[in-house]
Amino acid sequence: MLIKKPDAIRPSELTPEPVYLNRRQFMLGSAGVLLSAEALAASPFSTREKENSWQEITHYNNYYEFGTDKSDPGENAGSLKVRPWQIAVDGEVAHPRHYGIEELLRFAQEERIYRLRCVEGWSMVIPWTGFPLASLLKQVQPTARARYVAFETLLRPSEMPGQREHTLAWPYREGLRIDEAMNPLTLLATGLYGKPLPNQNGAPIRLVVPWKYGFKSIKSIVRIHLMETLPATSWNLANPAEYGFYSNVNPAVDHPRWSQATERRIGEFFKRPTLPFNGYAEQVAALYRGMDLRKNY
Ligand SMILES: Nc1nc2c(c(=O)[nH]1)N[C@H]1C(S)=C(S)[C@@H](COP(=O)(O)O)O[C@H]1N2
Ligand SMILES: [Mo]
Repeated sequence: MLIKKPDAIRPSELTPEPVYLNRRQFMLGSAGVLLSAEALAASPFSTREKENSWQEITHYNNYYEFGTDKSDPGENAGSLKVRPWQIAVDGEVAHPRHYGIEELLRFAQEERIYRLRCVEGWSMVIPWTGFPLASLLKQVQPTARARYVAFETLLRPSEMPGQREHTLAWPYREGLRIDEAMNPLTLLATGLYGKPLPNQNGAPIRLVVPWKYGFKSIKSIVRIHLMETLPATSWNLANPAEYGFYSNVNPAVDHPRWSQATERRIGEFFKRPTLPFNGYAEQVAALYRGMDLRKNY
């Protein structure tokens, strides 16, 4: 048996996976259904790095619909009503339709814990609960012309004070290429720490694309539109020189105003090197074979 010196033990090893899952023997899935630990097993993509705390994940946010400071969403997002909620899935699909949030949460049968890194200058490890976007797209059957997927956030200035100002082109829009959207690492997240998603993190349902900079992970989605042509995105419209369509995490390409070589993990003091594709190259690098990722930033 290998006995490690205490200083050789990483903090993440102090709570071995089975014990960790045991503590959560029963937890509320985001549908409010009591799920067994087994049903909420960690996905194979989950990192063993230490998770950020609930407090950190819910009080350091970007959600411009509720203000531009990192503390604004935590303070202001309570005004958003997340029921009733519908997502339209339309465009280049064989079966366009609306999904009520209750039906989407029933995809919770496929729900897993995805303990993933996110990065954009700062970084966190976040235990999402969610399911692959591909599961939803397969239901509506993209046509042969579907080359891109466009996403839209709710437009409701009465509940989203930031939308009364012209900080971005509202509603917030994002897009993915269809193969990126179908990748098993592209998630629709409906929960955090096994609880329903808090408003400031994008309730009731948001995208998580962990190998791209944080802004690609659009919150509070009401429309998923499959297209033949490249979708417009809010950050690209706001500043095309700084924000391209792909936005893959790439430490070798500086943002025009800052280096993207390092990141500060929230809760830590020293910066750490940022990894290509945020450490998910094994899962996604093949999507970009032959592409110049300096031009396609
Ligand atoms: N609708 C909407 N989605 C959004 C944003 C936003 O302003 N509006 N900000 C993005 C940015 S810049 C980041 S870094 C992530 C932050 O997600 P988190 O608060 O859950 O960490 O959300 C992204 N999704
Ligand atoms: Mo961001």
